[in-house]
Amino acid sequence: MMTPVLLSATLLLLLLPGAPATNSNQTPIKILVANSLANAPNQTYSTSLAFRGILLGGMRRLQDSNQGFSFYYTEDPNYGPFLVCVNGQCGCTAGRTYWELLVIKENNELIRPDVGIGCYIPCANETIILNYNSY
Ligand code: B12
Ligand SMILES: *[C@@H]1O[C@H](CO)[C@@H](O)[C@H](O)[C@H]1NC(C)=O
Ligand SMILES: *[C@@H]1O[C@H](CO)[C@@H](O)[C@H](O)[C@H]1NC(C)=O
Repeated sequence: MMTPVLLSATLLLLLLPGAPATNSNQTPIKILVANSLANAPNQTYSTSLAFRGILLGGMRRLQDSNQGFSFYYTEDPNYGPFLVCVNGQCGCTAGRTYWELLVIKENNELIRPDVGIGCYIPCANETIILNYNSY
């Protein structure tokens, strides 16, 4: 049994600001925004994921952290979230442009995931490249 004093001490600890948020941000990743179609400088951002969290979760956390990153996606009935715009730049069918998803693994290998932002589960320390490209 917890004494009232112990109980309130425990509650206080749980409510303390800055107490580590268990499980919510333990996988750090980088997000690099690149543009294969223009001579724009790359933008790099840091964000984090929950344990085994999806890329979309890290992108939301990054957007909410006011580092100047924003994105917009639509929901495909079969494959889930389709990334349409990043930092105000949008892919469009008429122009045959889109945001390509690439990943630099921790061993520096570059891969092109065979799933989108709603299914990809980054590993710690990966760099996710959101690359504006044509098809
Ligand atoms: C053409 C195509 C594209 C084109 C679509 C352009 C267009 N407007 O036509 C482009 C080049 C944009 C594209 C991009 C990607 N694609 Co694609 N694509 C295809 C492909 C070859 C045919 C789709 C099609 O035309 N179907 C016929 C039409 C009539 O049906 P539809 O339902 O309207 O098709 C739409 C969806 O397929 C959607 N779509 C296409 N790719 C993707 C990917 C994701 C994650 C989502 C949510 C939707 C989506 O775009 C189509 C047109 O609106 C399929 C493979 C296949 N054989 O089906 C892969 C496929 C759907 N794509 C896939 C992937 C992984 C991607 C990328 C994530 C690749 C990458 N690493 O960048 C990106 C999406 C990134 C993002 N922005 O979110 C996977 C999805 C698997 C999954 N479970 O997530 C598939 C199945 C191929 C594979 N590798 O197995 N793709
Ligand atoms: C931007 O990043 C891509 C992918 O890592 C790289 O290939 C390219 O050289 C970079 N461009 C600039 C201007 O740094
Ligand atoms: C990621 O990088 C950090 C800092 O360099 C390191 O402490 C950590 O062990 C790395 N994580 C993995 C899974 O490699």
